[in-house]
Amino acid sequence: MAILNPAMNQALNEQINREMYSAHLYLALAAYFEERDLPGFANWMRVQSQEEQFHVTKLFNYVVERGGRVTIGAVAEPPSEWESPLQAFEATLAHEQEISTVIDGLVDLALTNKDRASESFLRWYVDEQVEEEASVDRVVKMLRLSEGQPAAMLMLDRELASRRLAPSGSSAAG
Ligand code: OFO
Repeated sequence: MAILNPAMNQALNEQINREMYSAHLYLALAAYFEERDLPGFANWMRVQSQEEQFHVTKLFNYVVERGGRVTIGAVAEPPSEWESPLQAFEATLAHEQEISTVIDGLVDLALTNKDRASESFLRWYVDEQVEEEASVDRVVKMLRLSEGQPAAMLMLDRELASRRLAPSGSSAAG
């Protein structure tokens, strides 16, 4: 198998940086929810941050395995304030949709380069994005239904408290 093409290597390094940003973004969101005494929501965000760290490691390992070079750049500062829990989850959904578009672009680059190994590797991220968008969308919908109802919010908080990181790096619930 040919060594990683330089354009693909660079694109994967940029993706490592985006995944690092995602990990920081979700930690910032966890802090936002902790501050609002919503520990279940905060747990969901902590687990999401751990998943993003797993996405970083998976990309890192792949670049190394293909004889490429990993470069770690500065990570942009994430926001620290959101208008409401609903707006925080809507922003999360928008972020994941953006990441899905970027990953589709990486698959296209692999196809253009006839880099079958990268294409196959990136399919995992394509599938992961489908799951992530669906799970965030579900919370957005539940938050819309719970608006103005503290009891419903507390029930949702309790449910999101059960999310755990599975050994595969994907969450077991939520
Ligand atoms: Fe939010 O998922 Fe990484 O890619």
